[in-house]
Amino acid sequence: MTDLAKAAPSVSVCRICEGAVHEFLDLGRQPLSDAFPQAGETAGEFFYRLAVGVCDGCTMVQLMEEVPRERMFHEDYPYYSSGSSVMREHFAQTARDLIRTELTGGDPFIVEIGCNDGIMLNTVRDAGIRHLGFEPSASVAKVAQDKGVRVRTEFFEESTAVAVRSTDGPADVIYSANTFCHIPYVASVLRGADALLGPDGVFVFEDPYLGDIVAKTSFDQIYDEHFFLFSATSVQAMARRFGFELVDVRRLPVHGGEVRYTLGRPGMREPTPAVAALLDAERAARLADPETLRGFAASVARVRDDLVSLLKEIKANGQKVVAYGATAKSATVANYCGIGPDLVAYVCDTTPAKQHRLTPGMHIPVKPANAFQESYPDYALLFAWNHSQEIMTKEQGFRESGGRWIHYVPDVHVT
Ligand code: DWN
Ligand code: SAH
Ligand code: ZN
Repeated sequence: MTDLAKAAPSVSVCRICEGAVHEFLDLGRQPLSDAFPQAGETAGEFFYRLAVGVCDGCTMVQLMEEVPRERMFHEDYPYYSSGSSVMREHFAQTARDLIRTELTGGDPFIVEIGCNDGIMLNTVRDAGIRHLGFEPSASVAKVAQDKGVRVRTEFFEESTAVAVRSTDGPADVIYSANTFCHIPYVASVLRGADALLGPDGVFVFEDPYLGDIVAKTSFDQIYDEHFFLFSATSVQAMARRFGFELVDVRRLPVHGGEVRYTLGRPGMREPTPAVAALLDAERAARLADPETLRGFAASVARVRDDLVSLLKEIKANGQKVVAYGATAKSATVANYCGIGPDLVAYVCDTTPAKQHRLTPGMHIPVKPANAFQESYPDYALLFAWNHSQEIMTKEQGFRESGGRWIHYVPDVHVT
């Protein structure tokens, strides 16, 4: 590449408003975040360029390149939502809240986009409420079906939504957690929501919040599956563009900071004061300003440098580091920072589908969770930092035995 080509700013077309998306962070060549190869199978790995930009029209933050959906979501998808007790409780509570506030009429109907192993619909099914999950990844969909949850093993989009409307009638709620931000084909999804929802129906979704990502430099929320990083400002623009109104927002502590957005049809519901408050806060923080986002990119590079220096120093002292949680997010960290088995001996994880395989791109071996307690390292790199509370509670013995945790959110530090 010539210096001139390098200097040329990368621009793409906004998936919401067709405006110009200006790149502000390049995280380099990256593998699929949830593709854990077997040893000996690494030659076939798929890579793409992970870079993120902001639209100068609607402020939506989005990836510069799209990975085809079938490469990510298929019969070997290895993320099982029910692996965290905190998330199980979060989604049980979410289901109870939706039942109490939205599913109150006669014979209500709720559709979930990306129901995974049934972590939320499970509770809806127990309550005897009509439901349907869309889940294209057959591995996790099967677990939901085995729990008695009704699932269509397909992608939610306009055509599949229209099909459900004709067989099941209008939905009162479409709910989606950590999935809408995975879907670049927004127009199709929102036309589908329009076709499927009844007149007073709502589309409720929760995803990682750009405000938290910038505030905490949690750049590992950027990976192939996370196509969009939503804010109230960009979600309001998206909703309006496709015939909806943003009527409520609620900040959530899960997964390092998310927002639950509620969209309704225009004029059907009065937006709550929380909407104006979050929009005001984003404006005051200049959240979508190129300057803010360039500052974020500079912080990302600093975290990388600090983390790599620390790991090299520990290695030079002859001490051992293992990582905790083979998260999709950590693919970004490991590949961007160049962290392989020379710096981190292995990763411990409770998921059978990831164990005895290698992490994407950097090929750190994944071991079962009990490998951690069987032989404590000197340091544990907390890849699953969003589950910190849950993990610290069950791994108290590690610190008691003299071990130390390495964190990189919001900055690199040891506890
Ligand atoms: O958006 C997404 C989120 C919801 O889930 C998906 N695109 C993919 C996935 O992202 P992730 O892999 O970064 O999510 P988690 O929830 O941070 O992954 C936690 C990982 O750590 C899992 O592999 C399970 C493992 N784990 C563990 O080994 N011990 C988790 C806990 C709580 C534990 O105690
Ligand atoms: N809702 C769960 C799962 C999040 S992982 C939770 O919050 O833990 C994202 C899920 O979305 C994966 O299971 C993936 O297979 C699914 N998915 C991706 N694109 C989808 C689409 N267009 N329609 C429905 N599900 C989709
Ligand atoms: Zn735009």
